[in-house]
Amino acid sequence: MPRLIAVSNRVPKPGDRYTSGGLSVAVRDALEKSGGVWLGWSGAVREGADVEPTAETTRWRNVDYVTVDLTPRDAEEYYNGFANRALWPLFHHRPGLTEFARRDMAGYNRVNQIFARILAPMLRPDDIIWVHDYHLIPLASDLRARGVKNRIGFFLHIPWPAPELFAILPNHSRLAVNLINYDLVGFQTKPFMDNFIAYLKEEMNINVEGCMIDAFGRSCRLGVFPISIDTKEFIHFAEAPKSSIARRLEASLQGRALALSVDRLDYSKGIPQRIEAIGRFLELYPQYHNRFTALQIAPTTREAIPEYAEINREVAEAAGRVNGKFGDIDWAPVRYINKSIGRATLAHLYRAARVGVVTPLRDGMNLVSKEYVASQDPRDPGVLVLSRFAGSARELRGALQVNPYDIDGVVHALRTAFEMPREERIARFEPMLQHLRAFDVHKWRQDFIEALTQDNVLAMSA
Ligand code: GDG
Repeated sequence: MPRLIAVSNRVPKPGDRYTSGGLSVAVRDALEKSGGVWLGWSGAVREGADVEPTAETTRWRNVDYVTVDLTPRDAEEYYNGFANRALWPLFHHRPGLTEFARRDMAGYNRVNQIFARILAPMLRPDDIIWVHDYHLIPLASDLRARGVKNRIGFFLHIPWPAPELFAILPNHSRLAVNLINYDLVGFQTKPFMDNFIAYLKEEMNINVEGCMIDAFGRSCRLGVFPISIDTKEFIHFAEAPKSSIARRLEASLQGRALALSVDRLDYSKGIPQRIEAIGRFLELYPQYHNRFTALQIAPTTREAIPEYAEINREVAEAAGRVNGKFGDIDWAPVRYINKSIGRATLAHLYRAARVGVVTPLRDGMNLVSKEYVASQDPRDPGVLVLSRFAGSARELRGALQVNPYDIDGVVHALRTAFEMPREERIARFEPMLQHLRAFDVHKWRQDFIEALTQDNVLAMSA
């Protein structure tokens, strides 16, 4: 088995299994099997880090976790700037929130070069390299420029935008062409891959035969690899004895039904619209007053970016409005917390929720929707209300699928969810769980690595 080299913006702490998300679980698993290296930013920012960028290596099991510090300027331009104020909003179809600065793009390219400079000398000829996400699109080009001939795969965790939106990005073709330097480029869903193919054809006049691109003297294959969760682990967590936090929550509900949402605090997740729908629901159905509680868990992220401070304010205000209007001395319809909850406890909370409300405006996949399903009690499962614009909507057909922009439609789905009889809940839940058992995060990793190491890509048509 060849050695695997994973590269992502951040590298999780070695051995920390319980706070990490899907990407960490999958990559760690793959690395521990084959032995390997995981390279990324340490998250630390310090002056002078660019003079001689040094990498710190921690060995855990048979994996080297290699982290690099960045200067304040590099972190600002690469991470806050180009990755999160240009690419993230644009790829989530929010051009109004997108800010382009040539300076940021230069910073983005510079940090990719730093990663390439550190990685190239570590490589052995038969290593395979797996690069993750929009922060690192140019990395293969930088490695190829240094003579690296190894197989390099790229997986995009977020959507690829419609061609006319991608074309808003200044120098868009310069960015897109980098992807052809990978041997395999993976997308979460077929529509995202199709967007990329349409862009190549329309804007760059590049011919794509099926999933093969032959251009600029290189061959690159495309494929669809929907990411998933560690289904068994979630089932195991959900069935374990309840943590004290889960018990506290249940006691505090006093028999009311729970509608639960869990998201990183991000404007792509549709949180204010969701809270507005809860307000409208209470307005239309007064019989539900004091009968349920909506809990929104939303740990803050990317705090240095103004749009993220703004979304926090917006969500807090929306929750305040609904609570002010409909709450009572002993009941607040919406609870909003920014605290992060441990994964095992999260599984208990999912299981305690009669309804899981997952309504992003646009989402590459959305692991929360899968975690919610996996955590349910098979004899009395809850109902998933899921945005049709989450990548997972293509797999979780038993969910009540909604358009998150259509507040009345979400209200209707909430009512249906609260009133759904047990037999229908079970009938919707069972095929979804079966699917998640078959297509878990280990299968995702295995499919991608197999496609990268073998010559025929098996593109799933999810
Ligand atoms: C990107 C793409 C794609 C959240 N709050 C807590 C917590 N979480 C965990 C969830 C879940 C993960 O974070 C979030 O994953 P999502 O997939 O829902 O969303 P993004 O963070 O935007 O992820 C997305 C994903 O990459 C993978 O490819 O699905 O489309 O945007 O695992 O459980 N975990 C803990 N406490 C919290 O409070 N422990």
